[in-house]
Amino acid sequence: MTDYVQRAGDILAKINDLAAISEDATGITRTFGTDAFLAGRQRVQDWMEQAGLPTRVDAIGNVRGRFVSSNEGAKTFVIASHIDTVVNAGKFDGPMGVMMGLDLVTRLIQSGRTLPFHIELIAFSDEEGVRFHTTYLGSKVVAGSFDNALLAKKDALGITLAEVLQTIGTDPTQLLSDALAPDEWLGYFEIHIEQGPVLYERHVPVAVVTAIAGQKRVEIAFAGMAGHAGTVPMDMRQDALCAAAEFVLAVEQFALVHKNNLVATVGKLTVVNAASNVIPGEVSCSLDVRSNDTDLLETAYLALHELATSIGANRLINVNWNLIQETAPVLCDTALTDLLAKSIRESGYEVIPLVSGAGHDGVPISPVSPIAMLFVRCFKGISHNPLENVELADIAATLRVADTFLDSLPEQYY
Ligand code: HGY
Ligand code: MN
Ligand code: MN
Repeated sequence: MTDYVQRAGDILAKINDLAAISEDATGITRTFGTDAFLAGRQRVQDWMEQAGLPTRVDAIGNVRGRFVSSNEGAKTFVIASHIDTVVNAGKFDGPMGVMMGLDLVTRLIQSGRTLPFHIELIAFSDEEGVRFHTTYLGSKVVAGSFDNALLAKKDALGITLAEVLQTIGTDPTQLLSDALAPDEWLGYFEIHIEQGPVLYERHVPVAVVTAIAGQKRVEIAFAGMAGHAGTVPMDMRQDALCAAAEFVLAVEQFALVHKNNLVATVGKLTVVNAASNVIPGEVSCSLDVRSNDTDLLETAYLALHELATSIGANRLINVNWNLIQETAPVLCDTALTDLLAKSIRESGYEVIPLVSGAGHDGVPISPVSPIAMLFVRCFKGISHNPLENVELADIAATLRVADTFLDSLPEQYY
């Protein structure tokens, strides 16, 4: 009888180990291509190799461990999540899915069973998109949808993605050949913290994901007129920060009106040449809009763009609106999701179907493969925050469900 708590303890130890590798001394930050990212990636690759999984690092920096079937022409079932983080992150968002995937595959290797399909365990290199403000770089390569134009994207220091790839020693000419071909895919499975409060409120350890919300990310620049804070009369100013501030609150108001199926967030705001005695002339901010309803997402996006434009016109501020990323809502595969729900029931838990407000690597993969996700309860639903936490017992419960799910896959397909 497997000891789920023992396995969960090993997983938690790896999560804590990885969490200690960070770009900054105080919190957890591992963004694409940094030394901390590379050190963390190496640690994950070592763990995969120690488990008997032959690995390789692909051209976008994903770590890929492959459990090969004796069935030559077999398709590949991918188990994955990401190892990059947001800034000052929690330690579970991403890494927990990779460490649990490694545990699941290790059990299969140690069982001595041969599967009728290959399994590829992937630690994606950039899901959050923090450094280049465009997400899913790792999974887009595996899905075959990476656009080489992304190589010209610059980070805050003006360094391009292509330059970072060169620095970390990968070969961008391999990006397209690193994809799994559409006919190779059997399925995609990701375990991830819920990052929301439902499971915590319902006292249930896991949930099956039915869909992933669509999102649009925008960079907005407000250009007014810098000026002396002491001499320019209040009614003669073109204050870029006041325009941005009016926009930020307007975004909140708009999203509150549509709160049943829409969220909108301004997470970044920068005052260029900021000084306490200077009227801000240049301000930039981000906008992140999400909904599971395609029409509402589009309507909200257009309305918020119109809001920014009218605020600029009223204040004689020039507004530059730049859509930098958009993904439509994605449905999880019905057959895989039903199998996951059956595994949850067989493990003795209530089946709670959830839509994910957070984006996940299954989004770019969904055009080439059926996807399934299993959510794990986290403390008060807190995420993208050092307070992010998962109980050992919930990791153990999730292992039980995931083992059951993987063990039932062969009948599903063969
Ligand atoms: O922002 C998100 O939805 C995820 O954390 N990448
Ligand atoms: Mn994540
Ligand atoms: Mn995240």
